[in-house]
Amino acid sequence: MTRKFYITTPIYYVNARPHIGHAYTTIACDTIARRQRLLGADTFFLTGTDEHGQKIERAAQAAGKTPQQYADQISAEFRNLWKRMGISNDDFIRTTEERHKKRVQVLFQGIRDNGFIYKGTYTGQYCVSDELYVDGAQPGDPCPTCGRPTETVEEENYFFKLSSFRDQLLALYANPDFIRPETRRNEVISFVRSGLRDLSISRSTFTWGIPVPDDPKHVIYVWLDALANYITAIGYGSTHPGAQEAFKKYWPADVHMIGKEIVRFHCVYWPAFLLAAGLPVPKAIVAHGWLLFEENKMSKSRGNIVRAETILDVLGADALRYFLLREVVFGQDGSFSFDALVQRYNSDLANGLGNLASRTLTMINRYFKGEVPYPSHAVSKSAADDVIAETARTTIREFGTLFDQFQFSRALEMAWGLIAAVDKYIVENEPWTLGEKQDDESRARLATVLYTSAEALRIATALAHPVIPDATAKIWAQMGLGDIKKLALADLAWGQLPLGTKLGEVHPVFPRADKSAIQRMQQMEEQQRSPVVEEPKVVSQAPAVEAVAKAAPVAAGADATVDGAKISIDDFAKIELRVGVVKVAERVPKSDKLLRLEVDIGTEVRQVVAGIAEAYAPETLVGRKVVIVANLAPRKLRGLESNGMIVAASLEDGKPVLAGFLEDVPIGARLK
Ligand code: ME8
Repeated sequence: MTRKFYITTPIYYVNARPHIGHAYTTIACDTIARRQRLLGADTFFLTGTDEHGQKIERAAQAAGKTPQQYADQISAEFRNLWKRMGISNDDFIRTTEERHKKRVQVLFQGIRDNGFIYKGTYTGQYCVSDELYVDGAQPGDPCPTCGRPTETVEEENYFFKLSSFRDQLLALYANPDFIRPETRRNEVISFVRSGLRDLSISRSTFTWGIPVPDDPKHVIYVWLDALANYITAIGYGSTHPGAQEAFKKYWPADVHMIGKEIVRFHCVYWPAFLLAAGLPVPKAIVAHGWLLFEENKMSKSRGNIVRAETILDVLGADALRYFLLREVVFGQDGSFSFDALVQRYNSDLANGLGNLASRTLTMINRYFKGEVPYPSHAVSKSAADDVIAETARTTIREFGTLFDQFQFSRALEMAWGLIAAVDKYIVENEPWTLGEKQDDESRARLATVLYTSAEALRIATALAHPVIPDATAKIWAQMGLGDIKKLALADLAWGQLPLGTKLGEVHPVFPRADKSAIQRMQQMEEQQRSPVVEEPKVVSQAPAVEAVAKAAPVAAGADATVDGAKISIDDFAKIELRVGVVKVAERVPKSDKLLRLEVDIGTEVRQVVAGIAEAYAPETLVGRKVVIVANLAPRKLRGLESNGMIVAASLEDGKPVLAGFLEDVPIGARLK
């Protein structure tokens, strides 16, 4: 019977556009799914979007859309991006789909029927950004995960008896493969050992969610709704026989791949829900680290995201896939930079695999009329040939072991070790010199050297295929081997390259990137930085704070021209406009309009108080270049001295939009 393999990504929130943090998880899963298919497993790869909850409801409101319109737009962006990147998911689930909603209700009912749900009153703190109940927090406390203010929630809820599952959960964690890596497993064990409180699993103060069966005043807690996607997508709770069959076949999942910040939801709540419903738990939950950009976790709220599209436009999907899996040690945080991306691309893809392919295949074309030559078993064999064959055998074995332990960077390092060994072998054996000679011995030696190189190339290409599917498919076809999807990876061994294979047309697969590629990508991202989808505003549950500071020094709407009268160039020259970069941004206490900024204008760092808090979250401003009126007389706002003014456009609704530049401009540059 064919082995099955079921892998999932988290389903991504639709409050922000996809970035390469999301792409990272999706690429890792895609790579694993592709390898499993080549190994002959009946593979199911699921991804999708998480569309309910207060956070999405508020984000939609802020964007002036209904939650459904909003979710439709962003969900489509995720789906289209995965399509463009050639992600091989078998399904894409949206939590607003009917199939999901109905099946979540079946799950809720099942848990209730088993006696694990009761009604009670929840009073406590809630973080809307993480959709997380924060145990033990007091009103006004920040969320321990994201640092944003928590909100006080007091409402009648349905509760899940999480506390009953302590021992069963600890028994699951005894299996070292259940939570990976080890550090995450240890964190979860100590969290659960310290005791579990029952969990509120419904909300009644907003409506954007799946109604509780028989009590539609309540919507089901968004994490119960979201986690359930892993079973609803493959047919759980359906009355359709085909769907039931699929669920039986694929569940439990082999791997839930997630980022480290959602470990608790996946390793504690999710298995407890499943146990309560009498369902099997997943086989493994694998948590990777964060992708950092400019030293912080890449995230929409920090405003430091890099979009995958930029990299696809300039270097292609394979470059991004290879970089992320090769550069980041899986499980740990890893930094992204355009410099490092281009450097890796050039060294490993253009000069490494790409160069090996083109030089080997070009020489076979030149010296053997495009047919893979016969290696000689007699006179012309040397120890170096055997070393390459042995290196290839070891690489096949160890690549598989490392890869299946999620150690992608080490696996790729192995495969590229083989490429480097072949490069050296080619240089030392000088096939171009042999090619100039006509004697039999030189011809035989040339045949052996080129056969050995081509066979090693075939093996490196086969191993790398799940990681860089496009380029390897091209190399495979250039080698005359047909469709790489038909490759039986489990049988990959040295010596299978059919002799006499007629090569296809040879083209370079990874053209070298020059320095301008870095600038181009940086510029493309700069241009995109202006936030299109606003972070949801955190609406305080506390009584309205005091009246807005009307005199907020936003240039938006400031009367630069007095009643439309003209000014002379000399008058304009009196205004010193300079480019600055925001170093620090924070809310001014007790004001919902004002931010305190520290702006570096090249010669000094200025404190500026700006009335832009309703349009910009402070975190999104740090690192952003702004235009500042540098010679404005200082004044005091809320007791803080403001030394200058930030320039912004004022929209109809009074919303300020900061002025910026499409090109890179140096800090301190004067606007004239
Ligand atoms: O948490 N580095 O959705 P989300 C690495 N809807 N991975 C990153 C990343 C970064 N900087 N940023 C995002 C949710 N990710 C819930 C999940 S599942 C039932 C519900 C990836 O949109 C990583 O996989 O906030 C992380 O766990 C996920 O996106 C969070 O996506």
